[in-house]
Amino acid sequence: MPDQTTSKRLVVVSNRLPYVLDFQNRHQWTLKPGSGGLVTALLPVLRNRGGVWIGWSGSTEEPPEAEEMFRQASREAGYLLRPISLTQEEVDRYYHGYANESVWPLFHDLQSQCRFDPEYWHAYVRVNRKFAEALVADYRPGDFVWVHDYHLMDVAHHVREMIQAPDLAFFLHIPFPSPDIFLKLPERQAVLNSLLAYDLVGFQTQRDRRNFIQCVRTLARHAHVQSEGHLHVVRLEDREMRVGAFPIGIDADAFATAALAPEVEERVRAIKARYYDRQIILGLDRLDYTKGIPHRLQAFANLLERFPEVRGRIHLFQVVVPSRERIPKYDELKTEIERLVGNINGRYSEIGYVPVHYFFRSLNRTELLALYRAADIGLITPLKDGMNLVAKEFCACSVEENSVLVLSQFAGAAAQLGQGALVVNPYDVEQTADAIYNAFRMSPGERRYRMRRLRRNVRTQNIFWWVDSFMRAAIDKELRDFPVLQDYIPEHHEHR
Ligand code: GDG
Repeated sequence: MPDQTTSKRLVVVSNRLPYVLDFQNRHQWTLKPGSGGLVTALLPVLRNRGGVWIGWSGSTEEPPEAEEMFRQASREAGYLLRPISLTQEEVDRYYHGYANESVWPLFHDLQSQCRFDPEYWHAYVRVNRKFAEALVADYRPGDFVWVHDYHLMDVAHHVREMIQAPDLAFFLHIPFPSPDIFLKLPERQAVLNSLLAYDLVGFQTQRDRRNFIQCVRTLARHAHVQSEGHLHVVRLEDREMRVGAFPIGIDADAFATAALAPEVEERVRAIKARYYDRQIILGLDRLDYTKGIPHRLQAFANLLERFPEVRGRIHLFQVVVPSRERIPKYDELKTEIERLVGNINGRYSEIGYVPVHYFFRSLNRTELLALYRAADIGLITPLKDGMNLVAKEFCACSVEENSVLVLSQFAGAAAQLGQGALVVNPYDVEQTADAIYNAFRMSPGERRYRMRRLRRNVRTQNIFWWVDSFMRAAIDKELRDFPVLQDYIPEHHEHR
């Protein structure tokens, strides 16, 4: 019998396509590769097995030749790109509004950053219906439909009003909050029902899955929840659906190979030659208040203050990639980060030594890989994060196996990488400073031991393992060979 997980056509639906329209210098339209965790994760999957990718074209203005551009890009990519057009008002209310000003902060436990507006929700439902219509237009019986992320929680509900589609699966890339927090969402009942309309809902960690199940128990009284192996089965009046935890991975071998490319090697050598007697700490994040950048800068300042012997011998390279620039909270955050960087450099600089190197731009791939390889310490301390792929990429690129990962216990990645990393509470700046100090002084033997463990994990639980286990759970309705996922996150307690 053919393996159904590989023979089915894969239809991916996400907010944005992996290539988006760009009006370069307001002069010429091009398609440029998208960025962010979801695209990094799914690109190798579609390249590998083909299929269809449905998503927003990335621009509210579209040139007449847009359709042909996407057709051409589809031919080159080896899978079909199906662009959806959105108006400026839809982007403002559905994307910037409901998705990024209501759901994003709430699901990251940051209620004080939320803005709830009934208009946002109405636009969200309308746009989700638009995505559902595009999906139905392309749907062929037997397709495996995989909808992604918090922008599109309501798609399945609309699809079901239009056609019979047996395999509708959803993956949430961000955390799912506990009932205490979820109950604050004005549309909590509708959102929960939307998620229950899928056949399989996947979360990044056991914690997210547990939170979701608790919300189902609280809000969906008619539902019966039963645990079956690694999956939970939710029995509803007329159907049943499944819920599981599937920690997303990366194409670790591809990262490791790319990190060894000659142009990366050359850059690493240049960085190392310049900083031969110093250690480099790398922080790399999209501009986002969930990433804990101000807390991290405070921890670095605390390190310089309490351990003066590291001054002149350690640098923080903090890369902040511009993101969601139209939302005021993000502007305020940028100002706050720049103020802190200025304070630290003002206070601890010496001739020939500037402690923080701050980059506010995105890096090209060679620069990114070179920094991953050249850094001695990866400092990844989000206040809350679905997974955090940067942590995994840093390990995959540590080909010399001599660097240390300091990781927030609130990143989904901590469940898998907690054993090899130094795990911290990012709100505890002293503890984070202690962990950096320990990383700074860690012996080569311990570094190698820990990094090997981390790299083993990112290599085995990679992106192909993730897709395979998710699709098996959806199609075979069981999880053979699925390892018991780690739930316990050890903390770093030394030097107190
Ligand atoms: C969401 C969830 C979850 C970053 N800077 C540059 C650059 N990047 C790439 C990294 C990485 C990706 O962007 C960031 O992924 P993260 O996972 O760290 O974060 P989010 O974008 O918030 O992703 C997250 C993820 O979805 C997947 O499920 O892990 O929790 O929030 O791949 O390499 N790439 C380039 N230049 C940069 O300057 N080329």
